[in-house]
Parts: sequence; C-alpha cells; structure tokens
Amino acid sequence: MKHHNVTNQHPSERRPYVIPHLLFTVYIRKVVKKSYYKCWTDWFDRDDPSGTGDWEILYNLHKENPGKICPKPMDIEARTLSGLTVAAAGDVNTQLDPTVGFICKNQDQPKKMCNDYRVRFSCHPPFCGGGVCWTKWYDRDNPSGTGDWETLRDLKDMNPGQICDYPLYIEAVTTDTLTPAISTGENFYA
Ligand SMILES: [Ca+2]
Ligand SMILES: [Ca+2]
Repeated sequence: MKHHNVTNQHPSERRPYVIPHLLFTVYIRKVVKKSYYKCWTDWFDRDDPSGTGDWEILYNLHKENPGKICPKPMDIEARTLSGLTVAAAGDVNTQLDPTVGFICKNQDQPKKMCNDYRVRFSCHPPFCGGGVCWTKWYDRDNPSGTGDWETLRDLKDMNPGQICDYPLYIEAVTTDTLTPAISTGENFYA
C-alpha cells in the first residue's frame, strides 16, 4: 500500500496554505508594535521664519535639548504655533522627516514668508524624553519584611525591556487608594 506523505508534496501544492498564514502573522505583529510602542516628545520651537525660513532641525534640537529627544525618532509632526498643519497653513515645498526635522523656506512660499512652526517627535520606549512617557505601574514587594522595596534594579531585572536605562522621573503611590507617597506621612527613599 502506498502512503501519502504530506511533506513530500510538491511546493506549489503547499504554497496556498503557507503564504496566507505568514502574511497574517507579519501584519498583526506590525500593527501591534506600531500602536503599542509609540510616544511623543514635548513640542520644540527653536527657530522663527524671520531669516531664510523656519528651520526646526533635529541635529540642532538634539544639541539644544539634551536627553529630551531619542537618538532616532520614528515620526515627526509639525504645527504652526496656532496649531495648524502645514497643509492648512498653506506653506509649500516643506520638508518633514523624522531623521532631519522640519524645514520651511521663505523663498518657496507665495508670500515669501513661512509660518512659525513647532515640532515633536515619536520615539520607541524605553527612551521617550520630555517626561511625556511613563511606564506602567510596578509593585514587586510588600511591606511584610523590612519594608516595601521597589528598587529600579530589581524592577528592571523582573521586567526586561520595559524600563529605560536612565529614567527621568519616578512616581510612587499606595496600591489601595493611589495616594502619592509624599502625602502618606511616611518616610521613604527615592
Ligand atoms: Ca519655529
Ligand atoms: Ca509594593
């Protein structure tokens, strides 16, 4: 009797089942990653259009705002100081690139003058900068021993990849009523 072995099928017979599955998996992972790993920096406005244009260059913003913008932002947004998008403001031939920044040249504009813009960048955690991105809350210890020890080192060991190397701020609240530690009357180390 001849046995039919699935693994010996010609590749073209298996393809319709394999390819759709792979496409589905890749698509889902990409969507989840994009929606979860995204946070925005503060807004920055370092230039105004009184010279040759409005130059909100990432290189300069990095130098002028150390620690507030990640090294390689994934996305960038530009708005006028009154909140308009570039298109709504009517400026043309502008450059908007997360690796370069934002450029609007006066000479390219019909009125020979750009609007004044500010920009912000989207970063991957663990580095977000600007104090706008917080981790989730952690509670690794309880005070049944010598106290409540929520040390950064232990929390990083227990939650790999979730906490950045150099956190800018820390908040502590009680687990029952979410009372800020500073309001409990207890003495603590931070
Ligand atoms: Ca500006
Ligand atoms: Ca605790």
